[in-house]
Amino acid sequence: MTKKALITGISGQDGAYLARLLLEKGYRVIGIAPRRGSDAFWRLRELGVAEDIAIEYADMGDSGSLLRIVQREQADEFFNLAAQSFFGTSWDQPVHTAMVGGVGVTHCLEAIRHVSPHTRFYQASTSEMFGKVQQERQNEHTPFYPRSPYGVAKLYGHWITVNYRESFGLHASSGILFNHESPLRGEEFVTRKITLAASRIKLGLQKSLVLGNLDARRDWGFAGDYVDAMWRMLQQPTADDYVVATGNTASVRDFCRLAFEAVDLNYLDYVKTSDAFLRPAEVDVLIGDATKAQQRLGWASSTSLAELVSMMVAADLHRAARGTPQ
Ligand code: NAP
Ligand code: F7E
Repeated sequence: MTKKALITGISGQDGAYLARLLLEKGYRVIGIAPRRGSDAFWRLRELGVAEDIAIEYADMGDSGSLLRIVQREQADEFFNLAAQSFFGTSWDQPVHTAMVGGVGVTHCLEAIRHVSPHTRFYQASTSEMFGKVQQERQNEHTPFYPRSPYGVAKLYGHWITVNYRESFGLHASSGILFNHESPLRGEEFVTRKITLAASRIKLGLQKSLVLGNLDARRDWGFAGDYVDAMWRMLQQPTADDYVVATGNTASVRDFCRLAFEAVDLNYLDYVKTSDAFLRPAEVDVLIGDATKAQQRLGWASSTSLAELVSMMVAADLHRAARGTPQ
């Protein structure tokens, strides 16, 4: 029988890759999106799946609209990917960030609990919840210490998911995903900012690149690999929480070096720094331990950092040459 999945955050990076994965598996996919401008679904078009997805309009702050969709669709699976996901904006709009990424999770869980309790639920949690890390390698038992309104909002979303699982027996899982990138990553995030700039500099369209903290370290993986882990979580007989990561860490400086090398340039000749891009509180280093996901889900990251960088640079060179932003 055809399975049906609801995805919030369908217009985002992960929404596009997850939708493509589920369509390949024969799912009927219904994307939930807030009403925005006409170009909101460029990622779905880029992956060639825009025509295969039904879109329902709802906002994470509007419980009634979410409830009606959950009730009508009676979906097998619900992937909650919606969030105001940019660290920087979370300091400018902390209450909005909490509403979408925190309280919004409760709207979804309440709807499932009351009108579609058989629906399996995935919550997009994040390594930002570890923030000021309390353990060298972070796993499911590492204490949390978020460093931004975004991280704090996500921590609420994580715990409310655990709470509804334990209180009401919902099949609700939380994936604690470390940074994952792709050619569909938003331009405000550091990896895409770097690959776009390296490509534009190579083509003579830009002169330099200004960044903040070059020493910050992240465990960067490929989004296409990570959405597979989300799906695997919901296929388990019981719901649980999982760290999803590559187990490697690299600095922003390392990422610059690789991206500029991919276009035969030396990043030292082009990258400048400015305090304007420093954060009120930084997450200095993240490195995940995904042993549980490997053992229980049979999942492992399959894209190296060098492969990820060259995939992103190739896409951005193509876009820069075409003269299109996406
Ligand atoms: P993304 O590209 O920023 O996508 C976020 C999505 O949420 C967008 O489709 C956005 O729509 C939607 N959204 C924002 N406000 C909304 C609202 N009020 N109502 C309904 N939808 C709303 O993020 P991503 O990289 O795909 O990440 C997917 C999820 O995983 C997010 O929850 C993120 O916090 C989490 N996560 C990401 C990473 C990562 O490294 N990528 C790591 C761990 C966790 P608009 O664009 O129209 O606003
Ligand atoms: O920053 C440093 C910055 O904005 C990475 C989101 O998907 O992943 C993402 O959050 C690092 C930070 O991602 C610039 O200080 C230096 O240390 O790419 P980012 P993030 O904050 O790690 C997690 C897992 C999520 O859940 C989030 O939703 O790079 N950095 N210079 C810079 N960062 C940016 N954005 N811009 C710079 O110019």
